[in-house]
Amino acid sequence: MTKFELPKLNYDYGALEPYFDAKTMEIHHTKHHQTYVDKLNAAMEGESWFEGKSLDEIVANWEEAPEGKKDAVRNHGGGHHNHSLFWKILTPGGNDNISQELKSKIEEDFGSLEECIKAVTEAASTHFGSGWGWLVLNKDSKLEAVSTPNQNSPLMYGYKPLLGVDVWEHAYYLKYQNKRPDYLEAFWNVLNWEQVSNNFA
Ligand code: MN3
Repeated sequence: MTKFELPKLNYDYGALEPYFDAKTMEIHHTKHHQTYVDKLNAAMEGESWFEGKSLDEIVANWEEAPEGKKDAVRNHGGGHHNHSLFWKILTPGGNDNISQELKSKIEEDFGSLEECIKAVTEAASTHFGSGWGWLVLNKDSKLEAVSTPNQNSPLMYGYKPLLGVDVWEHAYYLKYQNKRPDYLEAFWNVLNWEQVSNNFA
């Protein structure tokens, strides 16, 4: 069976400084994300249910996974999917290359880009405990700012994730300690709006 692999980053661990520090990025990628990949692969071992399924399909349909494997699929499949998206929407220095389509949609559903950023920040900052803040497209094709607990993926709720911000302490504790709002403020400085636009398209 095909095994999942840790994706390579398009930038060095130190490239997101001073917003995200090199040490956090390295541990986050090579330890935390690698562990999700390894544990997902271990859960798939010898299980035909996983044959021929993409990561998206596995994550979205986690409740149909074999008994005894569901928790592993939700936690580690979700973890692999969430982090793979997260690395891609980050870029050194950030970029504002938002597509006209996404910009118009944000203005339609939030009023302005500023309001959208506020709503995602709010969802992420008020989420209690470990989890993620998201900008998603819901089943009615409307944009929403939501949060998910633990490593639950928006795909598990029928949402299409466009942008996600990891609010597990492992994502920010070394540099920001308990100051999640400061980390969230930094996040917008390394956001790749071009990739978010690609996720929307
Ligand atoms: Mn993480």
